[in-house]
Amino acid sequence: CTTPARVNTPLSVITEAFEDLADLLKPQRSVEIEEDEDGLRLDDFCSACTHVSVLFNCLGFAFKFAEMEYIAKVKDLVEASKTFDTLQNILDLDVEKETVKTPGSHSRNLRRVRQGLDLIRAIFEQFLIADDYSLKDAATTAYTEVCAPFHTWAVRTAVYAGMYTLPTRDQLLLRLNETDQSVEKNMRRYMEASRPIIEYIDKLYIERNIKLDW
Ligand code: 1PZ
Repeated sequence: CTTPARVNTPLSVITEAFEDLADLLKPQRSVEIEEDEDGLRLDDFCSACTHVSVLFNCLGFAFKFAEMEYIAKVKDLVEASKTFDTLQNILDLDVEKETVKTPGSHSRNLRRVRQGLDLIRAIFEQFLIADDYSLKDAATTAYTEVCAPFHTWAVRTAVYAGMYTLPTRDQLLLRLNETDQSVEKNMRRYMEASRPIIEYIDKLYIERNIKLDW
């Protein structure tokens, strides 16, 4: 048999999960019922988010805290998906209860997970700017742009210190089982797929007059 086996790398698994999710956002061609505007299902969203966990295994011990934080937030949304069908549903309830920004609320955790997804997108974007750009510099720039403005001083300090422990570019490729070519393809695909999802989530808050400055 000469057909090469399809290699499923951690990155391609994540990428495909988000491409599937982004497909769900595209307008259905044969919509008959106009009111079919429920939007993204929470369980679909959560299962894509769960896949991100494999990335943390490549980062080393210093990011254990980020991993636990991210997983805790996703887990809360997984629990919520047993009661709420869609992302809109959790926002509507928190708006009603005035708990959108309350620590631990589903809407707050959704905002945090969204920031995590955006951070990954920004890291990939930075990583692909140059072949000799270190993961540390890529991640530092991305974090400064996407997450640092919303984190406390203590968290920012810990994250910047942790950056020095990140693997090198080559170590990361090795751990991800990617080549320079394959990593570029997969990172670009994630960047493309995640963008509409991130925008969709932002729109949910904006439509409800919630500013995104937190
Ligand atoms: C391959 C790329 C490697 C780059 C690594 C960059 C890692 C940046 C880590 C950011 C850590 C943030 C840690 C703590 C944040 C908390 O302040 C908030 C608290 O939220 P609250 O409870 O007050 O509502 N938690 C979060 O924002 C949860 C999500 C953070 C984790 C995102 C990580 C994304 C993935 C990194 C790449 C695998």
